[in-house]
Amino acid sequence: PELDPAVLRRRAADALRTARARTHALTGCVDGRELTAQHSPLMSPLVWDLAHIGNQEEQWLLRTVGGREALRPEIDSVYDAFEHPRAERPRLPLLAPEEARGYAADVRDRVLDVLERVPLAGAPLLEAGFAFGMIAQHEQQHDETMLITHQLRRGPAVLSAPEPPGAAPDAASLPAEVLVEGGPFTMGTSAEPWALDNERPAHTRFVPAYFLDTLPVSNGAYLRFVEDGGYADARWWRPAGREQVRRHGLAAPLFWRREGGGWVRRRFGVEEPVPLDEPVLHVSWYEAAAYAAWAGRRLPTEAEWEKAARHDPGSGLSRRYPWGDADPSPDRANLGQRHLRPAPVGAYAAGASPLGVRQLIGDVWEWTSSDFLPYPGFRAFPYREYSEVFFGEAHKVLRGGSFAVDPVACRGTFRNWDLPVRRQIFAGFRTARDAEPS
Ligand code: AVJ
Ligand code: FE
Repeated sequence: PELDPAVLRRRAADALRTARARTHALTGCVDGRELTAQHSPLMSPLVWDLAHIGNQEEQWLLRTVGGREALRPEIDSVYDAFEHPRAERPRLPLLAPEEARGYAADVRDRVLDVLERVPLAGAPLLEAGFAFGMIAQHEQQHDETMLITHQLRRGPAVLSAPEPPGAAPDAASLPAEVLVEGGPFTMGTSAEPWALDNERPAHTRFVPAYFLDTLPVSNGAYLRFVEDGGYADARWWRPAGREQVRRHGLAAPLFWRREGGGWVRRRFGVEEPVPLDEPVLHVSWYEAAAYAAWAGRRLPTEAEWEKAARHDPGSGLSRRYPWGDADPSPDRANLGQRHLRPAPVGAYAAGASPLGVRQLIGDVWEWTSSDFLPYPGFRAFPYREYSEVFFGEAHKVLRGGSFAVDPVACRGTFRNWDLPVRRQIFAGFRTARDAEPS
């Protein structure tokens, strides 16, 4: 259906405004020294993310879409993620915090003017406001990255948020796994207007029958693997995973620390006993796969994850979310940094899939067994460096989004990816197994 241009304009402006409010919240709560410091060699200084957000917006929305003259062409290279790996960003000639804020605001003022003037149809970048949606998603992805920087930061807490809802009353009586019948389903999308290039196009996939965990793996379940000596048992580990465990002396998820007879973990500057009913967080793909092997199971493939999250066995159609096509709401999914932690496993009954699988969207990114590869018919758009240059065996796919990602950058088709050693991201997992042919 043709969308009213006024509605599209408001939607794009709202998405940009929501992203900027979060950017300000994440960069306004620490002083200039903290903004320019490198809290971890794995991450950029927050002030780099801030100006990089403005610079991407300048390049795509001001220059390319708006056809306007460049505002600060001389800083493009400083904020080019490919030219400068994270570890060297603190030594670049970065804009100072006030300058970076002013630059991003200046770009934004001009972009809102562009948004009023360009047609939102007639070219792929303009169609349904795609480029504006893409840039809102880009800023929100960096907002998640900045929240990771906050988690790695030392010192007292500066962020706070209300607690997420508890587990639903029926959580303890749910079946441990659900059977997903074998058969074809529609994977990916050609219809979602702001879907990024790697989610496209829609295509048919045959998925053999499998069982999938109803809930994400909890800290309590993961702790049994830890206490069973799982980290020391070579049977469960890929060689590269064993090597990571050995070299870094890993014995538990990142941010966990043994105290007395139990475990505590640090979360945004506060230490607390590891909450046994929360989804496990901050494990690498190797740790997730090792746990699954220990449990006699495996990680789901990306297609299995998406089929569980989108396929409606009643209609045979693939939908946007587990609960249907309606936008995410606070009773269906833990998204958007509304809470600064995942909800307990078994929460969000209203967000369940038709088969009863919970928390597929929100709470924690879920590792899948799959390499990050293009779908048949993939076309890089609008730039190769978003996804295409990352395709291959080096990166594993994550699905579903965490509490830290905004709904604009999270849906049943959304694909995230990272190196299998990565632990600082807000990632957990659930497990699967083949269904025996009956
Ligand atoms: C899709 C989250 C892997 O952060 O590296 C941000 C998103 N791309 N700027 C990343 C992204 C360019 C990307 N991930
Ligand atoms: Fe970026």
